[in-house]
Amino acid sequence: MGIQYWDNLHRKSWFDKLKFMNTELHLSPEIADTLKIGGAVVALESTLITHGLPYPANVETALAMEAAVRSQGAVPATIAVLKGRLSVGLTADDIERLGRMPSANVRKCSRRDLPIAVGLGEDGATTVAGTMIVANIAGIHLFATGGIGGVHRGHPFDISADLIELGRTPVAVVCSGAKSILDLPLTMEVLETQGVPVIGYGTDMLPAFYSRSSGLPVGVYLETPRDVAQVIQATWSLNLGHGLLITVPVPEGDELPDSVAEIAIQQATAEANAQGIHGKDVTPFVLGRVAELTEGQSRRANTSLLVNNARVAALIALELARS
Ligand code: PSU
Ligand code: MN
Repeated sequence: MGIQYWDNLHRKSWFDKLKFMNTELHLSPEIADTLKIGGAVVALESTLITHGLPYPANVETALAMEAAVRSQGAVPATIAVLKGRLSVGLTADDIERLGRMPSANVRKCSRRDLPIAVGLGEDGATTVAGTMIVANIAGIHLFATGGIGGVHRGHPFDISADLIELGRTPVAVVCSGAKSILDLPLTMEVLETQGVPVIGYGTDMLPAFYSRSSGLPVGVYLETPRDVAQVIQATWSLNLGHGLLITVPVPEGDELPDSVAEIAIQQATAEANAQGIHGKDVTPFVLGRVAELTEGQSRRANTSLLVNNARVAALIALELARS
């Protein structure tokens, strides 16, 4: 993706952009240099580090995702808010520091939370929505993660800001669908309303995180990074303003059996309801309980899909950079 796209997408002069970079936005020199020449960059989120996985698995996985992006010849850009600064391209030390922090001490930043963390000079972890916003400001339009937020089971008005962000920010998100802690049919309905293309990469069924298929059809089946890059490129050139969801199933052999996942999810969701947990605390609570209840059985699937998604995103980034 060339400079042209950067400018089209932002409608900002380089001067304005650089002024902004010196204040609220920090890009690592490697990422800034790569973007300037239209090279391949993949954004990575930080909520999965602070609120998604326990230490030290969180740090190990974040570094493994970065390594997977590099192994294909692309540059990883892990994103967070560090002391109020939108930071694109964390160092290994930054990741270690965030990974060790109790999640209560790091603000979980979706769209509504970003200005608070920046204004108060706080440390913040960016969700899928938050990472999309910061990536877009930096001129990065491809992002890899594990699972996105969605519509919560039994609470159809608890709709993750991730779905709305996909409808309004031009970033393509590579993920393994969403965990079935969510209501997946309703999640697909909201994505449709938001105008978000849902692509299956090598699958015609929406993956459900731990399992390769949710049983729900995706909109489009595509087989190669090149095909995916062409659809992304078309979205940007039409200037529609929204993002895309590219779903990749967990590698075969690393799936968590449905029976194991479903029992844990039902128990964790019932506990969340009984304890009156709501808002931004629901997802971290349920994720944490599911991990405890499956006693590490879910770990292999989790790590495997995160690293694989980072690798697939890098392949797509290389195709975008080529075009
Ligand atoms: N789903 C996962 N792991 C995660 C998350 C979701 O399997 O770590 C995180 C992502 O950062 C996602 C956020 O953007 O949770 C969604 O939270 P909420 O439901 O509050 O929007
Ligand atoms: Mn939620």
